Formats: sequence, structure tokens, C-alpha cells
Amino acid sequence: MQTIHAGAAFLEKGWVKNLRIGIENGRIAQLLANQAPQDTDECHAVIVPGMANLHSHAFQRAMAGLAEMRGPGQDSFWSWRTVMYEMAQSFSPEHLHAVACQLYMEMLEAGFTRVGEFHYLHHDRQGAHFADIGELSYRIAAAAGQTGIALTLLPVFYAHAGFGGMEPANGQRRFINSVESFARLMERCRRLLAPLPEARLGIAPHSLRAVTPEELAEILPLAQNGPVHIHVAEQQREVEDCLQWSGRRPVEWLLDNAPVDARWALIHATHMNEAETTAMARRKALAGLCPITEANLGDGTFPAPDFLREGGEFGIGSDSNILISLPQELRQLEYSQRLHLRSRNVIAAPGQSTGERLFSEAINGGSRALQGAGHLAPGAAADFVSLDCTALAYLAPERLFDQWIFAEGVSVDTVWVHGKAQVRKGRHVRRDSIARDFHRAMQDLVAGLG
Ligand code: NGQ
Ligand code: ZN
Repeated sequence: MQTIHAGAAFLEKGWVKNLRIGIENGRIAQLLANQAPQDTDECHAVIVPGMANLHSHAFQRAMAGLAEMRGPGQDSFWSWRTVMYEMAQSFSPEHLHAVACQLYMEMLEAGFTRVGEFHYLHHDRQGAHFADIGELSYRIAAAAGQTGIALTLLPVFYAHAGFGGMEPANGQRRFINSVESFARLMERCRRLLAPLPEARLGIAPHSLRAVTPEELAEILPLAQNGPVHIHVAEQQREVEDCLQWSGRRPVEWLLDNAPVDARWALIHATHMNEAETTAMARRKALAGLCPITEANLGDGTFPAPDFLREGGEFGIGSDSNILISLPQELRQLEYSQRLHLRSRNVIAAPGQSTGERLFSEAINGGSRALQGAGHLAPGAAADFVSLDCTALAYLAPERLFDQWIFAEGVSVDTVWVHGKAQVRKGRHVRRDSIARDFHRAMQDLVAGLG
């Protein structure tokens, strides 16, 4: 049995001292606190569970920093989307592979051990199906396999440009499936995930804009027991269009017309009134918050106090992948609330550390949304992270999350997925070759942008 010793470790019940972790076949076989380290143990100062990144569009990593130039008019989410569609058109399967490898490596280095890939780039540049309808899903799975990140693949069903079954636009041609071709894609994805340890398959109706109610009902059974993720109410315009189409707001419509329960993650859910916020929390739908992207795209502020008061749960995702940082996602989430409410320590309960609350909620929410490991526990996958906090040796471990998220002095040291160290001293074990391939792919993609 492989054994690891942590001077301090964060478990579901809180911090413990001198934890010995025994690992067998990629799973935690044994978890004992207050144990002296033994000669054969690999010793670390601080260990915390690996985080799930519940919402990613891998290809968008290629445009990080490239959409920050102001256009002729007032820029918005929608003008960003036009730029993003242009980038999406130029991808080859090889480009996607190289970009996804770089991205997943960066996620691992940041302390994310599982990714939920909301994958909608399916077809070739003309919009024709590849000979293998899962060609690009295969590239995602290959990147997960090569970097070692655990994968929850969420193949996206996308069929329309707007509410009411609007014809898809030309710029969306690589995303589009019929219910029938989507069923084939799901089938293919199920097979291509088989060789990956602990991979999960879910389903992602893209949004109420892209899927009709009839299509939504038809594709849901394809998820079997996997998670269901959908973008909803990210932009005010979506709310207005939905009202015009149905007389209901997007979250309201979804809760009234779809079997939303604890298996569902509503991505963003930014624009909700109080009734929707309460209803969403009571239905146990998870809020998939993507704080850095939501700030970058000017989406708005999630109604966190109301949602949490009703027992709502959330996880975090890096969505557009403009920046991969676990502490910065959580910090942005809390700071957006502080700025909006002109208040402090909004997410924490009275007497609680904000950093610990943010981290712990995101661990629970992320593992629920992706059906992944979550907190360290016997029988769970051995997905965890050791932190270098040498600069903060004067602090009790109870203070570390606040330091990591809001201040300085904490960095990721080693990251294990299924008991295997994929990151050592903050660097992915295959960093050089992955970064080299990414560089080459980017030269190509950037040249194509003209
Ligand atoms: C996406 N991204 O699917 O990549 C979307 C933009 C849309 C975000 N919503 C496209 N952040 O929503 O139509
Ligand atoms: Zn998204």
C-alpha cells in the first residue's frame, strides 16, 4: 500500500492533524488521524481534497486574452461570442488536442483534479460530421488521459440559434446535431470513455435558446444516471427573449417544465428573481458558478445570499478558461458579492472562515455536479493536493484557506489523481512537451485569425 502523511489535512468535518492516507488501486483505502509518520510514508505538510472544475469549454483557452480589445461600438457578451465563434471555426482535431492538454495541465497545477467538459465543438469546419462522430470528443478524452485529470464529459446538444426553434446560424454549424445524431454521439462517447479511470458521462442541453422543449424531453433519457448541465439566465437579453417566447423567465420556465432535481447543474443562473432563487434552491439544483468568466463577460451578480439562505449549493467552473486559478475563482465569487452588496464576508456563516466555506462548498458542489470524489474519505478516489505554506508556518491550518484565497503565501505543491502524482513542486510531470505542442498549435490558430 502506498502511504502519504500530512502534518495537517482538511476533511469533511474540518482540519485534522497528522493524517496517514493509505492508497490502493487509486482509491483511499485508509484514513487515520493523529498518526506519527512512518519510514515508508511520503511526507507533506498540508493536504486538501482536489477540486472539481465543473464547467469548461476547452477550445476557448486558445482565445484567452485575445478578446480584450474594444470593438467599434459597445462591447458585450454577444460581441465576445462573435469573436469566440470565429476562433471555434479554425480548430482542427489536432489543435483541440493540444489546447485541451495545456488547459488540463494548468487545471491540475491549480489544484483541480476533475473537469466537467461542456463539449459542443463536434463537427468539421464545414459543419459536416467527421467519419467518427465523436472525433472531437475523443480529443478531449485523450487530453484527459494524457494529463491525468479525471473527466466528466458533458456532450452538448445544440440545435437552434434562439428561442422557438430558430434555425441555427452559420457560425454555429460545428455545434449542431439532430436528436438522432446526438444519440449516436452519446453512444460513441460512452465507449470512448471506457478506458479512462473514473470517467463519467453526463449530458448538456446547451441552453433554452439552443434546444426546444420537445428536444429537451427527448434527449434527457440519454443521460441515464449521469449529471445534466445547462446554461441558463446568464444575460439579461436571454431573460427578455425567454419572456417574449413563453411569458416565463428562463429559470422559472425550466423549473416548471423540466424534471430539474439534484442531478442538475444550472450554469450561471445569474438573473433570477427571489421566487426563482428560492425555487431553484428547494429543487436542489446546483448552481454552477463561473466567477472569473462571468466578470469577464459582464454577466451580472449571482443572488448568493438568497440562494444560500434557502440551502442552495454551488460549485465553480472556469468556463471560458481565460484564467485558470482556483483561489481566484473563489475570491472573485466573494468579491463580486461584496461589491454588489457593499458588505464583507458574505458567503460565510457567522463565525465561519470565508475561505473555508467557499472551498468546502465548492468541493461538495463540484463533486455532486460531476459525480466525482469530493472530500477525502475511505473508498473515494485518491484525488488530493498538497499545499506549500512554508511562508505561513506561524499560522494554524484553520487560517490557511483565507490566506490561499485572499492573500499570499500558499501554493500548490503535489497533485494526485487516482493516487498518481501528476504535479510535483507545482509543475505537471509532462509540462515541457505539452507546452511545446500548445505553442505550436497557438502559432497556427493565431495566424488563422489574421
Ligand atoms: C458557450 N459561453 O457556450 O461557450 C457560451 C457562449 C452562448 C458562456 N455562456 C455561447 N459563457 O451562450 O450562446
Ligand atoms: Zn459555458
